[in-house]
Amino acid sequence: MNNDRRAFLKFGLAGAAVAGGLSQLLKVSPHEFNEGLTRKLLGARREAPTFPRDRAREPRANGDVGLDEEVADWSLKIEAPGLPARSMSLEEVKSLPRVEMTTELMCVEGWSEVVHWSGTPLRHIAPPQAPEYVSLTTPDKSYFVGLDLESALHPQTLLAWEMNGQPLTSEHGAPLRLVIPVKYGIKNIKRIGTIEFTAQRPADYWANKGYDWYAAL
Ligand SMILES: Nc1nc2c(c(=O)[nH]1)N[C@H]1C(S)=C(S)[C@@H](COP(=O)(O)O)O[C@H]1N2
Ligand SMILES: [Mo]
Repeated sequence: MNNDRRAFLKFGLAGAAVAGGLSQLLKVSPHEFNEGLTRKLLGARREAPTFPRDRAREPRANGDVGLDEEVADWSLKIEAPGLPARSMSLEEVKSLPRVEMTTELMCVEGWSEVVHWSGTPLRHIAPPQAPEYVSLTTPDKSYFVGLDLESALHPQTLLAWEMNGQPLTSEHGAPLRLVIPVKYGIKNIKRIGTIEFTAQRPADYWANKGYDWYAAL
């Protein structure tokens, strides 16, 4: 990732505009800035690139916030305004339509890995008239991710239970994690406890620390 994109991710539009202006002063093409803007606006509608399955590798286990305790009685809690809260067992989640895909997990720290995932599109658990945002939190609430609805309902946004053909390990987010290849790694929350559909833009662990809330690639 070059500096424009890094600035864009960290400081949002204003930061990227400054970076773009700087790149012009420095006689560097502002192309990357424009591309960043386009991606921010259109990203959710685009398909992330996919790769041949044999390109898949095990990514480094990165970030363990919310992964301290193994959950003995795990179930997925689902909340939406005007609907009774419900919960699903892992077996119930796995009975939803299975999708496999080989996509790139891209960390803001500058590394990426191609990974093969199995899971079900998050849209299968969305209520019919879902509000504008989705909040996902670990069972202990210490890691939390906010998504715009369009990205959450993207066909490549999966609730995943397998990585490279094996059940998820604890460090990669067992029993269920998010895979959202149209966003940076920070949005790919491991060990989901609760998914809430909400009209308020949800808090986000890394956005709270200054990263762009959308974190679109
Ligand atoms: N619960 C939880 N999920 C998380 C994190 C974390 O610290 N805690 N880190 C994120 C970051 S920064 C990245 S790059 C990816 C890494 O996924 P991996 O460990 O499976 O490679 O997980 C994301 N999901
Ligand atoms: Mo990351």
